[in-house]
Amino acid sequence: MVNEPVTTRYYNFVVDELSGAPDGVEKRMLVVNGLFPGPTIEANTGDRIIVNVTNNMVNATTVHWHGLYQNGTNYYDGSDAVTQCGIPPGEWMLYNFTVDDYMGSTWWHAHTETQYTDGIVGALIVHSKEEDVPTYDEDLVLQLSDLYHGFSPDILEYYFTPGGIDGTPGNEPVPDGGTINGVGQYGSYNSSFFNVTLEPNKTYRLRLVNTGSFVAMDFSVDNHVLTVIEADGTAVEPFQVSSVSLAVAQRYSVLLTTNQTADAYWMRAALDQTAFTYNNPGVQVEIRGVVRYGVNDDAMPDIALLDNPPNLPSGSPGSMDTSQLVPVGGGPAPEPDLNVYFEISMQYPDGADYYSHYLAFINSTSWAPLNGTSSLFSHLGSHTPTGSADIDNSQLLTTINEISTVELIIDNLDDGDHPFHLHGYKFWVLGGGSGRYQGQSVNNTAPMLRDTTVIPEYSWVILRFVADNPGYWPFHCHIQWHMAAGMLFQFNVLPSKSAEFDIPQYMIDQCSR
Ligand SMILES: [Cu+2]
Repeated sequence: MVNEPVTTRYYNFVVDELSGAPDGVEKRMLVVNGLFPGPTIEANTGDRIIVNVTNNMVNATTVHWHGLYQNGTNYYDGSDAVTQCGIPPGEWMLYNFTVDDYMGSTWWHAHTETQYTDGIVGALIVHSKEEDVPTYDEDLVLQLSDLYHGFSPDILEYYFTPGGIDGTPGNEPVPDGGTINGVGQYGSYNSSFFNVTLEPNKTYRLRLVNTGSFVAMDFSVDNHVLTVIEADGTAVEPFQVSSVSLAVAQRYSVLLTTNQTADAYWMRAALDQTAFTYNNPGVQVEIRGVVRYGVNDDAMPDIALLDNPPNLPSGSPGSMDTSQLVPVGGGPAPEPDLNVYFEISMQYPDGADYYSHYLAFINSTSWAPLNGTSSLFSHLGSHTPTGSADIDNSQLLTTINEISTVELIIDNLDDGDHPFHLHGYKFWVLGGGSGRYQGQSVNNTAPMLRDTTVIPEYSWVILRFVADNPGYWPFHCHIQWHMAAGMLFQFNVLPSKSAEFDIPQYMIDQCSR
């Protein structure tokens, strides 16, 4: 595929509500083309992708192409109330964009309320001959996710229980389990496993994506060491690990060499239980799959090993530490032209009463989606540098009028980890530490460049990006409950350019339906 000439790739996505049982327990789902996960999009760097999304659900929807730059096509970024209005029920929309110079592993998902929690997710793989990764024989996408038996609007309501779940403000709903490529286990409900038969003595690139809503997933394959080669579309200096932890929305490519005894082996995706704030009886904390080679297609690993994973030989590498990530050919991030400071907190809103619940605040602003318009549309045609005046006080905007290197200093005052994602860009992760930022120095030798990074509880982080891509770009926590509670702000980059976007009229008309 990577040798094909640049082309346009067409996809039809039909979004429906149906019931499914990924882990054996019947539940309400929202899915694309009847599939969970949805279709994988595969393209080469430079290709154009056209996706016709038809909405057969009862609520409006959008689809976001995570990690892609959408340079010049901010209106196809798919962020509800930021770059477009939702596609109304019964209507369709054509997303039409190039993948620019993106390369690597990413995904697409609904970006309206908490819809992707219910199943509107899929992988998006961009191949490139220019990608600086070691050679491998084949690749395999593994989508790891937490799973909830409830329907996400109901779970959100539970999260918003006055006073908090179990009487503790801010407690997040604990998942019931999880899935690997749409297959999970739950007690005795399901005895099937995602499984794959490989060939012996080959090197496979496993493209791991956390398509989940809340918890990090720790991935490993029994008896095998993994070599990390890519994170969030950035090729990294290869290093070996025993397991990889992925926060929601993060991606890692790891090489797996099928050079152990011909057999079937368990692969494991363990939910990060440190995020659980109360007991959810029956929760399946480790999701299992099967990798086999040199044996029959129906061979299964020893069931006795399920709960007794074998140890790797002594001297084997340990689990991945994100400080080991160094971009191939990486160097210092440019010095900033502009510094912006953000403070994240979860707290009761002003005037809270007995019926109130925690909201998320960034610099005292709790985001709520605009109604009947989007940040971009309400600014359309306005050439004023700050955009139009009707952006209300639920919107925290940083306007950048000229191409600039922006440094973000972020203090997380909350007791939870927040995996933050910036649309339209990758940022350099210059450093971080516990407590508030108080002028500590950072190491700018070859910082990691990615699009989703965890800001741990009670800690600070410093990020930089070159703001040269026009449009309204959300920067938000990818935990679905936190985003729904308002943990999102926006960069309004080069408004004089975005004011001249040629946005299809029907997209604007969809705001009034
Ligand atoms: Cu969060």
